[in-house]
Amino acid sequence: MSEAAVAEGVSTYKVTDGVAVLAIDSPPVNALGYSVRVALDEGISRAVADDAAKALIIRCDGRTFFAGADISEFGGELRKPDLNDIFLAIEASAKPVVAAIHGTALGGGFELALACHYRVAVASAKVGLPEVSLGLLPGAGGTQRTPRIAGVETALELIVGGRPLGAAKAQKTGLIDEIIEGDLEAGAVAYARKLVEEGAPLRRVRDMSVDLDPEAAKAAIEAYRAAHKRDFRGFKAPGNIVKAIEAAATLPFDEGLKREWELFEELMSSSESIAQRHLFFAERTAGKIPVARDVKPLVVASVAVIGAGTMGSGIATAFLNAGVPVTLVDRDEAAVERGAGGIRKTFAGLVAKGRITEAEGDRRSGLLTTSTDLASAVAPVDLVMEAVFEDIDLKKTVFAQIDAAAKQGAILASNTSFLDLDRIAAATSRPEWVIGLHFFAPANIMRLLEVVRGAKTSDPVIATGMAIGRQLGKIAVLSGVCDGFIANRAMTPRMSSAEALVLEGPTPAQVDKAINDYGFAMGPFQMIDLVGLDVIGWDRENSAGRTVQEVLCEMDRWGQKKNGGYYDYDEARRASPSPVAEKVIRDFAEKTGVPQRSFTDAEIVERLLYPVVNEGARIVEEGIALRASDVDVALVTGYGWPVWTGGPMCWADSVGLPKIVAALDEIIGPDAVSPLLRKLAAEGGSLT
Ligand code: 3H9
Repeated sequence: MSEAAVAEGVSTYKVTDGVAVLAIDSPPVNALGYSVRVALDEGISRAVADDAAKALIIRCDGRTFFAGADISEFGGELRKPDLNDIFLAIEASAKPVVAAIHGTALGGGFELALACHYRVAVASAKVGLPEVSLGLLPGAGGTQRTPRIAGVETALELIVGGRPLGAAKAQKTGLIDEIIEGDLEAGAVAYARKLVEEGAPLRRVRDMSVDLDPEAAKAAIEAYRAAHKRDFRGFKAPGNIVKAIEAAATLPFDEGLKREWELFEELMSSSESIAQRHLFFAERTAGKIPVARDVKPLVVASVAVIGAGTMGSGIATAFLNAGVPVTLVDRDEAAVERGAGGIRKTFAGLVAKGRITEAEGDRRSGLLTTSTDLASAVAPVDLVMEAVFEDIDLKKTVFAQIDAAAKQGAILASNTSFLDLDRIAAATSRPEWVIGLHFFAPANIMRLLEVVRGAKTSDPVIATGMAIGRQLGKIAVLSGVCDGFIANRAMTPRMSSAEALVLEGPTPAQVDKAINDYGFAMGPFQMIDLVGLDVIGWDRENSAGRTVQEVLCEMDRWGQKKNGGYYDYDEARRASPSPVAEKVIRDFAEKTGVPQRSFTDAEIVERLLYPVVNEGARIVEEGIALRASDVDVALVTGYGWPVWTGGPMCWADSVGLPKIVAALDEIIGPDAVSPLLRKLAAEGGSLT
């Protein structure tokens, strides 16, 4: 296809008042894919050659300015014209070029704007260089031009942090020149005309120098690196970004650009970036569910949360944060007041940290009411969210009460994390209105929302469950009914494997260290000590020293809260390896005749995490998760599985499925290996 045909329909070009306006229209987000690059290349050449045009505006149609390079092209060969060539042509133009920004100018999109001589934006626009979250760096001049405009420190914050800036803040740093009120195109044309009339200089960022001399820049960069060492752990991109910014401060522009490209290419082929790009698309794919497109989600404008404990209060906070009024319900005044008090304290904390204004804190608190009368609280609301103790009989009783009081058309949701949703739904006269909305603690912070569809849950209710995820700013993943749903079920083998492994020789501390080094913030024993050994399936009545957990619980070693658990703790709750717990484990191993040997960290990781991969594959083959990438999204957002591995399924693909299956045959035995995993390994296939 000719280039002209490629760019057909992607752009419009016109001249108004002596100003050329090149508008790109490539839904959904004007990503800078091949056809857009061709259209830009042609449009810029046309404006440069057009005697009627004294200046050029570049803007976009649709919902946003360019959202960056087209990520789906990454990994293949990037066809010419490339972004750097286009941007250098913009910068070299003898006529002023103005970027007119609305929506979000991100990545390559913002780099285009930085190559323009001037940048204007509507007040609601945001600009940023978020490549770091894809494991990349801005590879089209962003690391070289940003410090020249905004200084080294702002560049570090913007590019390593990756969070976009609002137009007003961007204007303060010099990254935006003017905020346009009213119509963007008309305002940009007027701005460009003024530049022409005043003979304003062509402000080429390449000719500007950074704010610090090379030595001062190096010192600032070193201080930044030292202060953020922990945040960089496991990721490759932040280190390369810092090097690229250092190049901006120490090398001439063209050499810096070359260095930026080398560092970009290094990242592009890194396993970290491949994993992070996988997660970018996986998060978006999770929203694609087998419900017809014309099924519209129902409006959720009011909620009653039943149960004012930690989970209920966290869920209520999540809705209040999203501006949805909540009635918090519990059996007695003391319980609801405790819950409500905690919620108000959370908002006060946000105000104190400057995250929200006092007025906003008051507004959120004002949306909260409390009640001890379930029937009257439930009657008017669109969504009833049950968050009572995890006991099937209790949940059935509560759902029968909710069913009797809720209006027709209300969604009845359970926050159960392990129980059978269909049994809960059967306690009502309307199982098609019952759904699981499984939040992860702390519910107002964790990004994952598992939306659990029961056998009878209707499509509009499922669509609404997914929409609630978006409403709350969470990632919703659809799950079928099974013990533990996706995330808890997939992670269960990590704990059981850890408990079995310590009997063979490694200490809890060694196991946790191997898992920490893999990238988890907490290993299994650190986690169980935090949660409490007594609450994870300990049957106090029938406890008889049959497992290490039973022995420790019987010794009152319940974890951090009581006498230590797998670790000992000092007054400041600092953990140290526990000789007592280790003796319990060794005695138990001897009693049960478990052979002892030493394990490397790599073996520990295999023993604990390959069974998670196996369980993930089972979850997919049983249709509990719609696809393997949903398992990745659930574990990364719900369990802190390290982002740079892409989640267990993506990680398994990178390790190699035949290797994993061979190891699983030894670890869990051939019969327990997922048939799907075995089949894919044999066929040379992949999970994601
Ligand atoms: C870069 O620029 C590198 C350069 O420095 C150097 C190069 C040499 N490409 O998120 P949404 C799709 S790296 C391709 O649901 P929203 C997305 O998959 C890039 N596709 O919408 C989805 O597709 P589908 C740096 C993209 O309104 C659809 O658009 N830029 C891209 O919630 C809607 O997306 C970024 O990292 C893309 N760049 O949010 C920005 N972006 O409908 C990445 C989106 O088939 N993008 N899609 O599932 C975003 O942050 C958000 O998409 C945005 C809109 C805020 C723009």
